[in-house]
Amino acid sequence: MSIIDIKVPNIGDFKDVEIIEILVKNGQEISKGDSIITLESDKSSVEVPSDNSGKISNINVKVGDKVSEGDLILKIELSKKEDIKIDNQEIINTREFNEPNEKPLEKKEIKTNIHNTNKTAKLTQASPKVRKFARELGADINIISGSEKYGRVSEEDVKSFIKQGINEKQPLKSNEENQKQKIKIEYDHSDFGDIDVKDIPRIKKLAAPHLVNSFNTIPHVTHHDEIDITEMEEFRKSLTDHYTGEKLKITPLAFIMKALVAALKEFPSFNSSIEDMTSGKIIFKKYFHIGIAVDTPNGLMVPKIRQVDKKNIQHLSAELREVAQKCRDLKIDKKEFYGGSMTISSLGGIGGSFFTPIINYPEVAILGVSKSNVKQILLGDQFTTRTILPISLSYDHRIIDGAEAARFCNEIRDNLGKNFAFKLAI
Ligand code: CAO
Repeated sequence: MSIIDIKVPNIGDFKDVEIIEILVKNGQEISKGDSIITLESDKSSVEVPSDNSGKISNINVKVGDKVSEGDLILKIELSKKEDIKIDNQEIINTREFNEPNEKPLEKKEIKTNIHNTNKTAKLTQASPKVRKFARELGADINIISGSEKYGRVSEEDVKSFIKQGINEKQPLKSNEENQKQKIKIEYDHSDFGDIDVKDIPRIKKLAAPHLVNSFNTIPHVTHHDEIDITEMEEFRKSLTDHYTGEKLKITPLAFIMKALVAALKEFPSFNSSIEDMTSGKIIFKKYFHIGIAVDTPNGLMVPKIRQVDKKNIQHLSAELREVAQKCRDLKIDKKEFYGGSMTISSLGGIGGSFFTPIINYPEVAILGVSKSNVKQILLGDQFTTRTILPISLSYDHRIIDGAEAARFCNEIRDNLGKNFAFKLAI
């Protein structure tokens, strides 16, 4: 029996083209002309057909891989018929034998060009356009019955399949499948003017599935509040170095970290994680490592400031600057991103009033901080000028109730305001 390599054929000027679909499985018998993978360039998707019949013995690629001409796709154990053809050198395609005792094949020119084939024999017949359409809607083309000649699937067949699925309330797709799904745009951006196409930065690519997972699986609720930090700000701005007498560069964030940790001690469910709701277990953390969202040119990173409860504000402020710089210089170890209690996402240095931060799974809450503003507030019967800090707390509603979240925010408010908990830690 002969095993041959099936490689990516000539695909014109394209290089590093993404595999968006693998249409065969290990052990599957396929016929010559059956499509084996689908490649997608910027403009179109095309299927690569097999030039031989036989049994798939080893798939060397996966969805998402980028391939160029000559890259190994898979190996096929040739069917007897095909073997005979090869021995008689009747076929034109260049393939090499892998088994050492076999007689090597004479190399000839590759004649197979990538093309939009409909030859999917045992697989479903459909054009690449229809396949793409089905894929974008999350439908498996192989289980759709085609209404056209020879059972070929049309766009209308895909639409009716989806409608039927909706009516039958099919189970929701897994999160992984959701992530692969793309939102269909019926036009090309370049139809409307010049465009630039650039790579998505690596950090954003790495963070994306994490964000999608959190957004799709955690029932988020965001609680907004305003905190009067007038006294805290006066105090912060009055801080000077013991020796030089110079003003200390400490931002409100160090105070907020301390206030948050003091609140976490009172409300342990905010310092918890659930791995799997079905296990029925909650992990309560006894440490206080606060994640800080850091804006970098490469994307958002969330390093942890460890043991915030044991450090003073000056220490925290210095560590924050150092860690943020390490992130921006890409000199931070990935372990620094693990093992947090809760995250603070501060846009206070940039602007805005409120926002809805996404929980940094496996944490159960995140505190969004916006820019403080000086406002006229009615205190008693007098309008007074006060500095007001907007906060936005997103929490996992499976673990935390709305009332608890409101009390937690009150606790933070008191720690930054009337309780002056931050003062104790200077
Ligand atoms: N209200 C008013 N002013 C504030 C403030 C607030 N809540 N927070 C910070 N500031 C001031 C600081 O005091 C500082 O003022 P000076 O220049 O006069 O000293 C200025 O804003 C800049 O602060 P900073 O942003 O450099 O420092 P920070 O400690 O507040 O934040 C860091 C550090 C790393 C969190 C920040 O640089 C950063 O990257 N923020 C963006 C985070 C982000 O992108 N979050 C969104 C994620 S999506 O959920």
